[in-house]
Order: sequence, then structure tokens, then C-alpha cells
Amino acid sequence: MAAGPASNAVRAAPDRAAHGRMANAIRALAMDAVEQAKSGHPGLPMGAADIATVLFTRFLKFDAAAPDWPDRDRFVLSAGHGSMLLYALLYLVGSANVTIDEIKRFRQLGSRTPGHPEHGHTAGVETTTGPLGQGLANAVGMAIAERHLAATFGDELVDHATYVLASDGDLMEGISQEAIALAGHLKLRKLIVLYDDNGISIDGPTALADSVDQVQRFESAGWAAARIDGHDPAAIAAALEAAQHADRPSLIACRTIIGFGAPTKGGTEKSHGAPLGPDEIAAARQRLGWTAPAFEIPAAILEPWRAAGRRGAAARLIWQQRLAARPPHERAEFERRTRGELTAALAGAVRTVKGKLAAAPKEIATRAASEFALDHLTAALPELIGGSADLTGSNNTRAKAMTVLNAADYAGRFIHYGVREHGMAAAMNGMALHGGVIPYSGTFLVFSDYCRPAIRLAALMRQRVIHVMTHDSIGLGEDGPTHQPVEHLAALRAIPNLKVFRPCDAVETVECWQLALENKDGPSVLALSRQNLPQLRRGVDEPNRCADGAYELIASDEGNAAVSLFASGSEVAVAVAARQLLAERGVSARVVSVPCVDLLLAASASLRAGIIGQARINIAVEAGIGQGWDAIIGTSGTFIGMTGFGASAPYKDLYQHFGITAEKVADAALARLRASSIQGIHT
Ligand SMILES: Cc1ncc(C[n+]2csc(CCOP(=O)(O)OP(=O)(O)O)c2C)c(N)n1
Repeated sequence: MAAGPASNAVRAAPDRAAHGRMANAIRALAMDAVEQAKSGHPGLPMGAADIATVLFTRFLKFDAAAPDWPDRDRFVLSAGHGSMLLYALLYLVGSANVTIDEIKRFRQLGSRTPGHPEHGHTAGVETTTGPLGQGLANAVGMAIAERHLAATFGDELVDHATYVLASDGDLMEGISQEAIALAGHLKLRKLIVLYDDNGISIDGPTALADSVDQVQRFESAGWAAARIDGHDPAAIAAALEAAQHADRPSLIACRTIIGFGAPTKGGTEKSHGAPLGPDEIAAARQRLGWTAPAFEIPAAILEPWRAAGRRGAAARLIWQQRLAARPPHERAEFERRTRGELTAALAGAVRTVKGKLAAAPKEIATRAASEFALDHLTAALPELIGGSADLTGSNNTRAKAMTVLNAADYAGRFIHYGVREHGMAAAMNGMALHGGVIPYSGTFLVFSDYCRPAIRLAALMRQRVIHVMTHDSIGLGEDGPTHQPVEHLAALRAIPNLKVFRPCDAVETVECWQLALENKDGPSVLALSRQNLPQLRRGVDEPNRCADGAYELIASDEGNAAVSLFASGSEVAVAVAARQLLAERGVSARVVSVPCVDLLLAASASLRAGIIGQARINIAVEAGIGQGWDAIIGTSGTFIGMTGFGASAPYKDLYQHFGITAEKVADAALARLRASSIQGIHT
């Protein structure tokens, strides 16, 4: 196989002593910063220093002056607790935001060097890591995005590797199995995992809990895998060279000594996650031959590191020339996608869908409405990459024109993730972080629990990742309580910076899709029904009525409403029917559709108050638990929904059984009105 530009970046090896001095710079900074912070993890940076030195000085394609260069190689420190490895590297190569002062302020409030690496906070940090296994799975998504964009725009613009440093803990976590299986299946040859095989975790030797042969494990998942001495720079370089030319993803199991250099704590869990202490540090300095004072890197060692930081500058300039030489429309499209800007065609696609729904209203499930919308949205936005965790026909996430993205065709736009919700959600984060694509995918809402750690990280990292989660309530029926989400909407709404949309009909579905796509700085969940729902919105509304999170769907017949009925998703139709029952009893009620509680609560106080209104009685209805609805209906409001798990039965029977019906809603309103008028007489 032809050597790609990545291997052009390989530089001649320094002599072993020079290499050792450069690696020791990482070790010294890690020891000193952790000691000063009185907390942190020196063991991993000290153990992995040789690996990182070879990678950064000779293989990684990057330009420290341009951390956002789209065609840079990605480096993911999956074992985020070893953050001082990354901060030391960023400082040494001359990254503008990690100065020696920031190293001295490791783990302090407002520093660029927080306890675990945080993407968006420190330039050069490709993803936020700390929850073990997530970074590795993010890297799979980055490698998918790279292959897809290379197939779309050509190798001249997109041809970079994704390197991961993974620890024992990363590989013990279950998510790693999903990630490596997917990567092996997709033959992501530009994904290279360096495994810091030190045999130590927090409790002690990994042998306490693990006896997996990782090399065999990766090989069986379709990877190339090798075992090397992780302190031998020649062996590291040879393994990286081989990995760059592999036709599949590569694992390099690097046998290392945790806390390398620390005379009594090295090789043991004592160096994993605590300051070494002044005596041990002094002894380690002596053993390593490091004579410089704390936080000082001698110029003769810093200079080759800084040179490594500049090494990719020429390649970047040549890449920029290649980009500039592209036909203007191609260049503009590449740049638009890199910036994450949507096309002007989006608004037209939404208008088209709304027009069709106005002309021929549809009584369909919102999952089907989502598919209908996606047929138009995916045509307007070529950056949308869909998928499903083996529920394609149930989630309705594959637009008709989408072909499959696989090892034979990376230009495809639909990914069969397999039954791998954890890995899928984390890979989607990696795709969004990589840029140039907007990932969306599907599973059942009840399995959002399997995606939750990755969704939380997407929210923390402010990444646009869209989760289509269907079968969103007891409305799924016969599959029963294992599959019926009850607490999930509330649990997802509890995640900061995540938007949970639950549209009530086909029109709201396309509006919520538009809002999710325009939500550039965070993830979204679209909770969609399995069962058919009436189209409540008729005619064409030009503005997006879901934009404030809630709106008055049906006003009261006369003047001030006595009752406000709030509902989301499938229960909006229940509220509409209840309003009719109340009207027949001479009670005026209004219906407020609440497709996104998060947006409503984020709206200005006056806007929110206007939408919530001033009816005497507030009632909310949602086929989930009531937690969180108080913020809308007040503590004196009435909630009609679920208080425990569902059951297996046809869905209409379940709505009757659990009392989520128009009659119950109307009865509750009438009872409240009676009670308040009696109270009115007494007071
Ligand atoms: C999902 C998750 N569980 C637990 C932890 C807490 N934790 C941090 S490091 C670690 C294990 C450390 O072992 P290893 O991964 O081998 O790292 P090393 O000791 O080599 O630094 C654990 C359990 C975590 N960060 N993430």
C-alpha cells in the first residue's frame, strides 16, 4: 500500500540518549505539576512518556501553531486521568494556550490544565476524556469521519490518522469491545491504538480482575496487533511505521512501567493517582539524570520539542495550497462543512415538508414523520450521517436515498452500528468532534440509558449530535415494561445543555428536527412515538412554532381559560380531546403543546409566563413520570402520567389501564374546579 502523507512526517530518530532526555521532560513536568497541585496522576505520563515522545516528534502530523487544521492527525488521550501527559506535550511543542504557568496551575480554578482534559477549554485537546473507554470509542468515530470525508472530498484534502493512547482501564470497560468490533469491521486502517500495557490499575495489578490477552482480542476483531517494549524508541517507531501501512486498524500493546523512573513507587499502583512526594521525586530525578529545577526544561531539550511542534507547518501550508487550488464551489463546500454551518437549503426543505403536510395531512407515528422529514433534510444537508443500533426499520432513520457506509464504500451515509448503543453514541461524539459531518442515529428511548455517558459528554463538550429515540412511552405496547421508557424523559432533561424534543405530530417533528440541526452547541434527543398520532397542526406556519419549547396549540373558546392543559408528544392529542370534553361541560380550556421543556425553561421569564398563562388550573399530561413538570404547572398543578413501570398489552389498553385518557384529564380538571370554587366560598 502506498505510504500516505502521514508517513512523510516521519523524521530521523534522535539518538537514544537525546530521546531519553526529551521523554524525561514529560516525566519531570508530570511529577512537578502533580506535586504542586497535591493531586493528580503521575504514573501514566511517566510510563507512557517514551511512546508519546516518539509519536509526537516523529509521526504525528500536526502544527502546534494551528491546532484546528482540519487535516491534522488526531491524538486522543483516552485515559484522561493521565492528563499531565497531554499538557506536558502541549507545552513542550509550543501550544499557545498551555504555557509553563498553566502547567504550574494544574487542576486549579480557571486554568487551561483541568484535572481531566476538556475539549473546547484547552486547544489541542481533541475530546474530553476521563470516563474510561469513551475516548477510544470517540476515536472510532473520528476515524469514520475521516474515511467518509476522504471518500467525499479526496485524499488531497483529507488524509490523516487517529492515534489513541489507551490504558488497561479503557480496555476493561465494555464500551471498548463495541468500539473495537466496529472499527475492525469497518477496516479503519488509519486508526492506531497505543495501549499503555503497564498491568497496573488503582486496586493493584490488573491480574486481580483481568486475564484477557488484548492482542488476541483485537486480532479477533479484525485488527493488526503487535506487542512491543514501550520504553524502546526504536521498537515504538517500527511498530508505528508498520501500523501506518496496515490495511486495518492497529493495536500496539506497549509494555511499560507505570511511574517509570520513580524508584520505589514505579511499577506499582502507588504511582497511579497520587503525588509521589518530595523524597521520591528527588530520587526519581537522580535516577533519570534530570538535574533541572522544578518546572524548568533546559533549552537544549526544549528546542527539539519546539521543533517537533513546527514540524507540520510546511505540510499544512502545502495542504492549504491544495485547498486553494480546488474549484471555488468545492472549496466553499469543504469550508462550510468544516465550520459546521448549515446550507441555505435547510429552510427550503423544512418549508417543503410543511407544505406537503398541509396539503395532505398525515396520521402517522412521529418516527414515520421523522423518516419523511429526513428524506428532505438529508438531501439538503450532505453532512448528515445517519445510523441505527440494529433498529433501522423501527427507528426509521434511513432516508430513502442513503446508501450504506461500510468498508467497501466510505462515501455511504448510513451506518449499521450493530447492537452497540454505547459504542454508537460515543462514535457519534467522535464524528462531531472531527467536524465536517453531523451524526444522527437511532435506538429505542429506553436504551438511552446505554447512550447516557456519551450523551452527557456531548453536552459537556457542546457537540451537535442528534439521537433519534423511538418507542418513547407505554405507547409502544406489547413489548412491555422492559421496553417502555418511564423515567427516561425526566432523566434526559436533567442533563445540562441537552435538548430533549418530543413532537406531537408530523409538523412538530420536522420543526424539532430543524431545531436539533440548528442546535450547533449541544446534543439533542428526538423522542418519537411508535403509534400513529393525528396531525394536529393544519395549514402552513412559516415560523417554527416549537422554537420557544412550547406554544398555545389551541386557545380557549372564550376569553380567559379556566384550565391550561400542557402535554408533549403523543399526549397532546389526549389534551386536545380533554379540552373538547371540558368545552361540552361549559369549561373553557386551552392546550399548550410542550415539545421541548428545556427550551421553554430557558426562555425569558416574560415569554415563559406568557406561554404558561394564568389559568386557575394547570394540568400536565405525559406518559412518563412527573418529575420536572412542576417548573411549568407549579406545585399546585396536577400531573397525569406514570408513577411506576408499564405493562405488556396493546397500547390503547395501557393508556386506559394507567389512566392517561381524555376523560381522566377532564375529570381531574373538573374536580379541581369544584374544589377551588368550594374553597372560594369558604374564603
Ligand atoms: C468509567 C470509569 N470508571 C472508573 C474510573 C476511575 N478510574 C480512573 S483511572 C482508573 C483505572 C486506572 O488503571 P489504568 O486504566 O490501567 O491506568 P493507569 O493505572 O495505568 O494509570 C479508574 C478505575 C474512571 N475514570 N472511569
